[in-house]
Amino acid sequence: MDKVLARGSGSAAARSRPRTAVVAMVAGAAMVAATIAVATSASAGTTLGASAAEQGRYFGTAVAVNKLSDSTYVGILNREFNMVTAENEMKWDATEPSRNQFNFSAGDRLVAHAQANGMRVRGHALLWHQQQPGWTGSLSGSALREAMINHVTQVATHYRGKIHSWDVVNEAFDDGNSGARRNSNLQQTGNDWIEAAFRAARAADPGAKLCYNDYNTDNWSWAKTQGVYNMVRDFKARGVPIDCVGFQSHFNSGSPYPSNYRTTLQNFAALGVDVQITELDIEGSGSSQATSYGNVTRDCLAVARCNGITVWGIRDTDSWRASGTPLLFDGSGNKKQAYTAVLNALNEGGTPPPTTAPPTSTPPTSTPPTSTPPTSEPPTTPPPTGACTATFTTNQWPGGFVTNVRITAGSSGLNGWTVSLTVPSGSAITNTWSAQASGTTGAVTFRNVDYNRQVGAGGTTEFGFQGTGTAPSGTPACAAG
Ligand code: G2I
Repeated sequence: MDKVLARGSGSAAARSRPRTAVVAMVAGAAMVAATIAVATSASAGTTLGASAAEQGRYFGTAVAVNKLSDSTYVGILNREFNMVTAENEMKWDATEPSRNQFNFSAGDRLVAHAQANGMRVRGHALLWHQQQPGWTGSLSGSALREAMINHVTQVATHYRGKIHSWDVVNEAFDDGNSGARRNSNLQQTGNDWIEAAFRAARAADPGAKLCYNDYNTDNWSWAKTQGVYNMVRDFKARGVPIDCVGFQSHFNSGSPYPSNYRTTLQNFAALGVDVQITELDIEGSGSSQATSYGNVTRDCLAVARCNGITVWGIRDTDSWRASGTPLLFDGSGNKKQAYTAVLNALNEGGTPPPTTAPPTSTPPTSTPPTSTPPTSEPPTTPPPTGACTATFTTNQWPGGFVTNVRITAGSSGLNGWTVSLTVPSGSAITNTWSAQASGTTGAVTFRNVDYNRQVGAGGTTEFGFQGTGTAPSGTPACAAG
């Protein structure tokens, strides 16, 4: 399906035309056959995929390949969705477990399932500071840069012609009020790492749309949103090959659906990129959850260049935030109120996607707000008086966790650091990034790697790890040296 689309649409402009326009332009037998396959996979107006397709959009879900043997799961998948994203199987740790040795088996299974069922595929994610294979931990500078670009090239080449859109770079901006890049091993190879990745991806798969993807970029007035906006504007001005921006849209009470979400989508689209909702989930239940889901759907439909919506899992029990029941189907696979709200919103319709090539080089007409948007002030507290402090945030799901640790240097700055914490017995670290771990369970000490050895007075750096079982709790000990 995508092979056909990619072959029939050589330019970025052609790639963003709706399917009907492409069919009209390229009336080849293969294209007609592919279109029929999609059209018969669901009945119009009664499933998410068919209703989205009527609006020139797709409706997708993240898929965990090991659930393709679950008949309830696959039944819903095949009935409702016409786009899939690999939840984990195309990430760096999965695809390149040893340097320059690639394993595409799980990702290929998903692509095969998608192709057999008339679905398209979003690629996720070529470069991310998380879920890197262990071997990247010993690389920095030009050696890491070379490994990064090789990874992008090899993976995008393997899937060439099969991917609708790639998340080329995921989550490269800092949270908080700086609007700056996140400090990561990737960032430390030089500020141009993102554009280098996009150029490599374009060279490897000229038919895929190339996206930048992030979270907490939904609220137009947030500094992080502005940081990403400025990067995309700069990329468009300088001809860096970027086609789309992904808004993950993980909403909960701490980060709710913002009323200016449509403004955000519109302002990014005005830069000359497509926008996509890439990892939607909304914690909650009942009518309030349904209302937010309906609003998100209407916002996408109101923006011509919003290509489609992907939810981050099928049933609540499939979610990385299962306890927040954030998805469209309950644990038994029944449709929730939120499902009906999305379907109704899709069937109400919206602004059709552009039928002529959208401008690719028009400079932005809108500028970001000049007044100070952040609702909270940047930290004004002085650096800690000790050598350093460490705090962490954790995503815990049944059976596993990801923890991110932030180190703040004291007034003397750091030239080397260690952070110690305890991994509960029965739990184990499986992967660490931006630090070297002394072990996998019990008392574990994390030491800086080369690039983040030095931290200026009051400055911060981050590392993280993922594991099985229960995440560490309590306050980590931070020391210099
Ligand atoms: O954290 C939510 C998402 C944020 N944006 C990028 C996405 O790629 C990310 O997805 C989540 C997956 O949903 C989780 O499935 O990324 C997590 C890792 O950061 C995924 O966690 C994985 C663990 O890494 C595995 O060890 C574990 O076996 O979940 C697996 C079990 O579901």
